[in-house]
Amino acid sequence: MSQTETFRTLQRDEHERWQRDGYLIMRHFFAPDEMQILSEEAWKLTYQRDLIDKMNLRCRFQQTHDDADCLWETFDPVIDLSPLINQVAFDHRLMNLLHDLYGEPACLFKDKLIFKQPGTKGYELHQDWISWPGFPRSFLTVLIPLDAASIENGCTEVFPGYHQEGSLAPEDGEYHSLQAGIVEEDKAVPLVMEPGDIAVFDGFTPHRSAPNLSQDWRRQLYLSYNALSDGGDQRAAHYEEFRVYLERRYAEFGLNETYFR
Ligand SMILES: O=C(O)CCC(=O)C(=O)O
Repeated sequence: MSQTETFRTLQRDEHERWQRDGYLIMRHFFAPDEMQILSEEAWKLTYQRDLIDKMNLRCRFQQTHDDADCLWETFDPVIDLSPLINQVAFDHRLMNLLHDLYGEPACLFKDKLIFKQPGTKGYELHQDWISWPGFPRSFLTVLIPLDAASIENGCTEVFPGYHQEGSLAPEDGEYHSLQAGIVEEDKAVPLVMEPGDIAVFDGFTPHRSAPNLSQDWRRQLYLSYNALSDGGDQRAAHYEEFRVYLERRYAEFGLNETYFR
């Protein structure tokens, strides 16, 4: 991405909304030509058929909503597959925005590209923060849509304000989806966006997504960060911990032949 653009700093009302709602949408953050190049790069990643394998822990697969199929959905991590995506994750405009949100520098913690093929299910209601020892409470995610994100293709939906309540799930070191009724249904905000827009949401903001009922892929980059003072650069440590966690979970289903590539 170009480093020559003038960068926008956060306005006071945007900062207040961020603190109140636990999410923020920034329209036209990236230019159309930048998004076009990023989109082409993401399509190129889909050609890497040698990586797309159920035993490769970098990949996630997802059931279709009719349970007829299980399709490849995600690369997690992704920045090491693409110098361009790596550049986006550290783009100076993004880092400036995060500095404004945190009041200090941000460190990249996690990076994934969710491709969400037509027909695939979405995610149940959950918070991203997980009670692993040392998991940064400053965790937040920047969502960058590569395709227009709509209700029909299962855009991410956030529930504003609940981030202020911290963890809504048991803090037992396991991933939990949140029980129905824990949030008010009519508070859901669908993150309907065009390529070039971005959204930021807090690690405690409950969110979910519906199946992709459109005919097209819904590709979104999810870049997650922590505040520098909240553990520093811990991306490598996170992915090591994540790999061990996934190996254990796969083994529980008798899948012992996993690898990471
Ligand atoms: O794909 C989506 O819209 C949601 C993804 C999500 O919630 C997650 O990766 O934590």
